Amino acid sequence: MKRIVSGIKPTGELTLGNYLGAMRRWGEMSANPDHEHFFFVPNLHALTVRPEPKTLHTDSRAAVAWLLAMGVDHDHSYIFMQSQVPAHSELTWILNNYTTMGELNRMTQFKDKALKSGAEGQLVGLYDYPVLMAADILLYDADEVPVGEDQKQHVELTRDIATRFNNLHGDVFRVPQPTVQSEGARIMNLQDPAKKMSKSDTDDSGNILLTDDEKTIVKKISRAVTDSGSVVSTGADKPALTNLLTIHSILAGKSIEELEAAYAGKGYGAFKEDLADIVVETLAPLQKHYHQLMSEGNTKIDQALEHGWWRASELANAKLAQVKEILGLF
Ligand code: AQP
Repeated sequence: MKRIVSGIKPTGELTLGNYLGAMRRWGEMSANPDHEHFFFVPNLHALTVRPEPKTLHTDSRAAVAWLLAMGVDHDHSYIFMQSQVPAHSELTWILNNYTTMGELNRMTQFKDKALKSGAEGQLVGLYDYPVLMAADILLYDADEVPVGEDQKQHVELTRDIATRFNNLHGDVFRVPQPTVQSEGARIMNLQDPAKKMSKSDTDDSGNILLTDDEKTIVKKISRAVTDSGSVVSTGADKPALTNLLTIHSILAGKSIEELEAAYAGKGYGAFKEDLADIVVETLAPLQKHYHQLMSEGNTKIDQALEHGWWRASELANAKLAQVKEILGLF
């Protein structure tokens, strides 16, 4: 049986970027009986932005509710909370000794974040983030890790760490494969198309949140920046329109060319109105399910976490015990 590992970090409210780049396929993928699919909430990863404890707790539960709302709800798919499986932290320390600073220095996500606030002041946790991610994957002998474009480099590093460890100690870890869906791999901010739509952004005006109501979605899309001219088309000189057309194309299941032809001569206004409609229509049933789960006193969320914790602990503890024995650890 194929094992697949996916995570959704509780660092803020989930965005349309998370949905289009990753989560929209998770319900369907998890229904495949030939796959054992692990969906975890990397709440230890979230500490790298030092969230308010109450917010972290709420965002973590909300991530579980979104997973359930997306249809991740099967006997052979497991949702769990990273901090409830201590093997993740323990294997990270071990793998720190199989990873070089040169490798971590090359991680573009760290470089981007370090650029914003300076490398010297960065937390060690942020620097070490890719090693914790390697532990998240290697503990489960994952065959596949579906990620957005931005996380691909981290999975490549995981492969290098696993291969290095295996070369020294035998065939211990399965070397995972990143799978990046071609469409929607990088959805950009509606106010700044040079920047990825990110849930940890403090300014939400350029992010469509999965919880946004109709009025907010219409407002954010109508205020989305556009490129010069008035023709609805993609192109290197049209990053804003390219982003909006990408979102529309995925949600409508139509090619960009079809959309360009449909909006020829119509201008940005009509295009934005239709885009807002389709975003609202797509999110409405998911939001209904999500709000139901969040208002149920957490029963379904707790049940899902217990089911997931049991299977995740079983596999992770066995892998960690194997590694410790090989290394002469007690
Ligand atoms: N803008 C995006 N476009 C396409 N895919 C995206 N993903 C995130 N943003 C976009 C994909 O969503 C999955 C879950 O992401 P994550 O929460 O684990 O981490 P992230 O990539 O760091 O997401 P954010 O929203 O940008 O969070 P912050 O602001 O905390 O850094 C991943 O598969 C990711 O590629």
